[in-house]
Amino acid sequence: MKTRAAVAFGAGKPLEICEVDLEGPRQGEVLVEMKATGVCHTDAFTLSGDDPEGAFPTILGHEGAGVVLEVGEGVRSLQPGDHVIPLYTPECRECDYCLHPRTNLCQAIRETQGQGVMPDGTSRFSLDGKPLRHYMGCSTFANHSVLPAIALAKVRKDAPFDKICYIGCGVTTGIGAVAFTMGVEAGATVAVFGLGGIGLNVVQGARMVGASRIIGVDMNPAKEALGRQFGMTDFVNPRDVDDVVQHLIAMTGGGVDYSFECIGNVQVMRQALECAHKGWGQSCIIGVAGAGQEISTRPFQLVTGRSWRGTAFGGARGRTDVPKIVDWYMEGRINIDDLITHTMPLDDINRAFDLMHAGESIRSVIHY
Ligand code: NAD
Ligand code: AHE
Ligand code: ZN
Repeated sequence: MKTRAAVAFGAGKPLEICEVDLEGPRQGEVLVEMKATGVCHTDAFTLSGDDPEGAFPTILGHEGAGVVLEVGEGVRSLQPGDHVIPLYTPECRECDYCLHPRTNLCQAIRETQGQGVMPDGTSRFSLDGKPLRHYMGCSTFANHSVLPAIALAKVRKDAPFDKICYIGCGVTTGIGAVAFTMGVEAGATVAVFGLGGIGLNVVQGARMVGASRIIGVDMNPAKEALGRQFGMTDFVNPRDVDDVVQHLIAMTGGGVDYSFECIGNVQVMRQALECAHKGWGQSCIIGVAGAGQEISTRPFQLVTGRSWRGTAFGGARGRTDVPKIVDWYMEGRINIDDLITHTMPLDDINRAFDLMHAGESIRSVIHY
């Protein structure tokens, strides 16, 4: 079939809207009609050329929601008409990782996914007879996409696509980092570095679990109001203080119980670790740093009881947890609507990237 897609032809180039060819689903695969997709900072990261796994030409996008049109041979978990959210972290429920209680990183198809192809090593997308790569196993910047069945969460049909698409990455990553990966407990103190599309979800996750103090740190003062609306109790602009680490330690009488880096800046990752409380503070890296970047700190920081951790997709097991997070949204337990600051058709997708780079949007959502 033919479908419309925003194609990334090369690093740093604007996306081009093209009519591309899409082959039907093979064994274990599913054809999905995408109804909406968010634009995440990670799409911009890969488009910039900083992603070691980035390969072009490709169809980016990994934060979608849509409807199943057709299932390939052997697919029992889904049927046409089902509403689904694509999962860049799939859940096969069979691999060593899925069977291990301490990780969500299903590895069943990780290798081929990183190469931008389906599990059988080929692509379903092509243009003028030449293959286009898939991206993060999702390629939600196409009106239709083919995905492995294990990379689709089935969700309730009354949930709006243009809101729940954000659960496909940002919402789950932020809230899950707090609730699943770090297991933040009621009464804890939390620092959140970077109040963007991820950090604000960390803030609302921390409020949800009953954190007593939620300190937001951002260089953009415009982020303070939304942060407070989502549960932030204190705001620190690092430009207004001499040393942000010492400032946070002084504010909290020794450091925070938990900190989260939601930017992708290795210097800030160090700050986030070092503002964690001696003896028990834990810091979680969420931000994705570019190729060749490394983190550092004095080992003494860890010797004296701080822990450095990280999370992908908030530690969520997608097919199990994503439908529950959709329920939380539908029950009014989490706010997604106020984080979606812009909506636009696929033709305007480059504007979504411009708004993100200018710090003007939290999330832009593309509707098909
Ligand atoms: P964003 O651009 O919306 O937000 C980043 C925020 O950080 C902005 O508000 C900006 O003002 C602030 N900032 C920038 N430099 C700063 C500094 N030095 N000190 C304090 N604040 C600073 O980005 P986002 O969509 O929220 O994504 C954040 C990061 O999370 C990205 O690196 C993205 O790739 C990554 N990410 C990771 C996962 C995962 O599973 N681990 C999932 C989604 C996104
Ligand atoms: N491909 C990059 C790493 C990119 C990355 O860290 N991706 C996160 C999700 S970001 C979503 O917005 C992730 O899930 N990582 C785990 C994984 O297995 O990819 C690189 O450095 O090669
Ligand atoms: Zn993302």
